[in-house]
Amino acid sequence: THFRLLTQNGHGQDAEEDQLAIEVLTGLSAQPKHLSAKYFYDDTGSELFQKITQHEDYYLTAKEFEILTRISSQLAHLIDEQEIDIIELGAGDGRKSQLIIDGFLKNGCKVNFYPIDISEKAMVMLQENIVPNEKLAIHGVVAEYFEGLKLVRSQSSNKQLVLFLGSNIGNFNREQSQGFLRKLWMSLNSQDYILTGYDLKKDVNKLTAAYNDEAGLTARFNLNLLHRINHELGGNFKLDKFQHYGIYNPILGAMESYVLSTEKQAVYIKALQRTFQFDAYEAIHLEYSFKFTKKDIEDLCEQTGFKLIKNFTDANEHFIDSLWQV
Ligand code: AVJ
Repeated sequence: THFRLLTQNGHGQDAEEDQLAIEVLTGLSAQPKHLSAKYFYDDTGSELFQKITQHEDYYLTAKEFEILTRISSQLAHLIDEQEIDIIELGAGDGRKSQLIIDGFLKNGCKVNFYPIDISEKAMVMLQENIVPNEKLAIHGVVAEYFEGLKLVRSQSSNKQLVLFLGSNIGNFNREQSQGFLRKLWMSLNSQDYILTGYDLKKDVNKLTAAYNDEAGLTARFNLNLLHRINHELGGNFKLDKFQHYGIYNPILGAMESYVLSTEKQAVYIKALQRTFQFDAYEAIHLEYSFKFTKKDIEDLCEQTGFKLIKNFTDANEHFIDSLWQV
């Protein structure tokens, strides 16, 4: 396989570190304190997340695997093309991408696969997981979603299928999801497709367990953000003095992750030349993971200009991959 890595000019490590610094300054100065889930994915974070996806409690990945395994050839028949661009936003380790790619290859379709991920580590894991094939070209893009999409679209004019799997969309609130999908609709050509993964509303105990796994991986994943701030911005967070807390908010319809300061303490961050005060059990909000009903998905589709082609679900109806067309 030819694996080509595309990176944009003028946006590298430094710009990303500045962004992180601004986010941390803003978020830790706010009341209540917050940080963005976007920054979970440094190398350690990406590896921890991959382990989460393989843990039994985090059912989302297994359910989506079940769906994609079942529908991969069906998808290739529905989207019957000689050649296609598959653009994956937040590609991760590529194990799900492989299932979809295989469907198209088996159908005799030439595939140009453009995984887009902000983590270079994810891109390395992905390279190891995608099986080479003479009808498959891979162009890895280390970038944010729309930067990457713009870069890819400037290079090709094939029919495009955008993958946004794994309930990545769950990190956006309702307005952000709408905004994101509208922007996607604007960016694509008529007849292009998107396949999006939605985690469904379900028994609260099942949801809560997924974000509080037995092995403590989710706790480590969340606390790693504090470690990242220590490492990249010269912070002095003591990780053993913060506690992971994951809880379902039924009004929002979202899991929410926090880290709580287990005592009154001060944290200094060198790159910001600032000290932040924490009360005992004060929270930092880290992440929303929004959950959906079938109706939520249909409404979202209608509100954002797409045409709903088909909802694919698993045997227990825990998860939906929804295929839409521009
Ligand atoms: C990658 C955003 C889909 O919200 O379920 C997993 C991230 N956070 N465990 C999710 C996550 C805690 C995950 N997404």
